[in-house]
Amino acid sequence: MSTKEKVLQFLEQHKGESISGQDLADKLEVSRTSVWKAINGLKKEGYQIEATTNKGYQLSIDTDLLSEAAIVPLLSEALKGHRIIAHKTIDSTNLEAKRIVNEDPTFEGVILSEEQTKGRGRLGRVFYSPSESGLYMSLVLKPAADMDNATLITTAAAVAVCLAIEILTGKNPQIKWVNDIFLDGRKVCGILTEGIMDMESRTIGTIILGIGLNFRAPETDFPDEIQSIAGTLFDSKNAAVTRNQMAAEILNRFYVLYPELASRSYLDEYRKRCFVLGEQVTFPQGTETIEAKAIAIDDDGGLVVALPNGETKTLTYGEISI
Ligand code: BT5
Repeated sequence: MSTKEKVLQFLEQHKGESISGQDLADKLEVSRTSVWKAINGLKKEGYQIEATTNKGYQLSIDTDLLSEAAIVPLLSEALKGHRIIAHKTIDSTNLEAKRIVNEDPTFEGVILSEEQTKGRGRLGRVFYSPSESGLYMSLVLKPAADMDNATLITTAAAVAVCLAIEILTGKNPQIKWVNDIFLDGRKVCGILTEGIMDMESRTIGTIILGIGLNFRAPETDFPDEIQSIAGTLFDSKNAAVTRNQMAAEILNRFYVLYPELASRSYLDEYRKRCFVLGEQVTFPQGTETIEAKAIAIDDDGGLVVALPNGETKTLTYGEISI
């Protein structure tokens, strides 16, 4: 870890408290000059660090920049050893994850970004990802045998995101099958799960699980086409929790569920939060739009619907409207 990262980690863990340059240097076993250089470097990156003559350095409690240094100390044992890579801006964290896996197929870890210039939804759709207001991340996972079912992974991620939001904010998020998280009737999070084929074994060697969360209201409003759809966790600039805390909580929750995927133990929580159950929904089939009643989530995360002719059908992927 570089001195800059060490200084940041210390300040993040003691946000709002002051520490003198000398004490910081002693604690981190580095010179005062390198502490000074590190502080200057961090300020240039946008960290609000106050320096007062008597008290020393203090990282403002309002600071909310994504960083490995802030996230790693909050992670549970299950994530120790996983790489956490935070970017200021990137085209798409899912695309970056794919590039990394192409270079190193054994890579396991998480790519995060404060902004995406080409944030992607399903079927080539755009996921609007402005800076400073969202949390965009991709988990690079090695699926256990037969556990590469993208729908199951998406549903587990949806539960993990709901639990993290509820624990940190007390709010009660709901799920729109299959990959959307809603709060107060608006979409606050979308999930995009993609598999990378291992050419030799012809199986899915890596899963890229992308999670995009609208954390606080963006400075310029959402674009017209999603104004009536999109919502945010917080509306003010100063949210009650930081994005780093939210990222860590989502990861901690997900990595508890992920090894349990085969048991489907989390699916009941998914069902409880899935607000489409019992509702009339429509979905496309070929050139037609079919209307049916959503009646259940099956053990593979599929949506079972009752058609007007009395037959049932299971949707495994795709978009429903309600
Ligand atoms: C999704 O697709 O909702 C999956 C979004 C996944 C985004 C993450 S961010 C990290 C990772 N890197 C990526 O590039 N992607 C993943 P879908 O169900 O197809 O929904 C897309 C639709 O949601 C769009 O057509 C809009 O109607 C709407 N939408 C776009 N941006 C939105 C936003 N920020 N908040 C709410 N709704 C949005």
